[in-house]
Amino acid sequence: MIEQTLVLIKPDGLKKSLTGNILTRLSETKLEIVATKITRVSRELAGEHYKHMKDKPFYGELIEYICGELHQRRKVMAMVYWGEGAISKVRQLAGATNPEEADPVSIRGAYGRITTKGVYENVIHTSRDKEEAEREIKLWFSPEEIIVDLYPARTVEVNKAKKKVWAQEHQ
Ligand code: 3AN
Repeated sequence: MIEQTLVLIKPDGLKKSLTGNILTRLSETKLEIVATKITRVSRELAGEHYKHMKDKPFYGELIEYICGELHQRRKVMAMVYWGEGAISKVRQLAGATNPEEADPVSIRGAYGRITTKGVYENVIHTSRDKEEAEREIKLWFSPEEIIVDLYPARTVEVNKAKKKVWAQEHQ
C-alpha cells in the first residue's frame, strides 16, 4: 500500500551532525521525500505532537527535548517520506523507541542513548501507523509544502494576511 509517514530528525541528531547518515540510511527504503524543512518547534507544536504522552512522568523532558532546549539546538528537520509500505519500512530502520533495546544496526540503536537523567535521546521520530501519520503530517506541514496531494485540501481566501517577502528582489 502506498503510504506517507512523518520523519523528524530531533535536536540531538542535528547536534551530532547525523543528518547525512540518517538520510543515507533512509534512502535504503527507496521511498520518495515529498516534503522537507528545518523548523523551530514551539511549545504549542511540541504539546500537540506529544499530546498522547501528557500523563507520562517524562513528559516535561520530552517537550524540552523536542523543542531543542536540552541540546541548544532549537530546530528539527521534518520530512514526509512517501511510497510502498512507508510507515513500516521507516519504523523498521528507526528501531525500537528505547535506544538501548533497539537493533544495534537501526538508526536509534546506532546513534541513540539514554541520558543520565533517563531521557531517551532516540535521534528520530517516525509515525507509528496510518492515523498517526495523517495527524502528524497535517500538524507539521501545510498542503502547499508537500509536492504531492496526500490528503484532500481546500483553497481559502485569506484577507489581510501578513507574509514576509525579500526586501530587495534578486538581481
Ligand atoms: P515512538 O517515538 O517510538 O513512536 P512513543 O510515541 O511511545 O515512541 O514515545 C514518544 C517519545 O517519548 C519517544 N520517541 C521517546 O523520546 C520518549 N519516550 C518514550 N518512552 C519513554 C520512556 N520510557 N522514558 C523516556 N522517554 C520515553
